Amino acid sequence: MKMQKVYFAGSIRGGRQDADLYKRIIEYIQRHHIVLTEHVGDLSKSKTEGLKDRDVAIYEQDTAWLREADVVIAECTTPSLGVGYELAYAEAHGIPVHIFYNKPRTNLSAMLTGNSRFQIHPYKTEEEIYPIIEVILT
Ligand code: 6IA
Repeated sequence: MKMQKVYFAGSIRGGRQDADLYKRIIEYIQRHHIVLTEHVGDLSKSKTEGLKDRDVAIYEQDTAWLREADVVIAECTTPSLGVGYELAYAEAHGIPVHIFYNKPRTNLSAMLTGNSRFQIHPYKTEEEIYPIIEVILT
């Protein structure tokens, strides 16, 4: 199995109610692969605190990581403008995008579900996520 560079996307300013789920998914991926965006699961891992023009630094770093990534995996149950932007950015750069969302909890945007270039993975329980990630990353 080739080690892949994964850009994991999840809500930050859109709301942190699923942050623990992001952390578990990131830890699962990290068993065999590289997650460029560990801070999405744990903001204390962010290296941008105290930087002048912090948001500029975040934008520049995240778009550079997106261009470098082999694949984007996004958890989209909690809506986030930043994640939506990242998905479109990845599409424009030809990076494969996989989107997970809890179907009973979320009415996902038609701009995602209607885009045939995105792989959409609705789930009901968290346990369904991991075997799909296993397939994505083999
Ligand atoms: O609009 P949102 O903040 O929900 O956007 C979340 C997405 O944007 C995530 O997938 C991240 O990749 C990216 N992002 C947003 N904020 C940050 C950040 N620090 N550091 C790195 N990536 C980010 C924000 C500072 C925090 C203390 C509020």
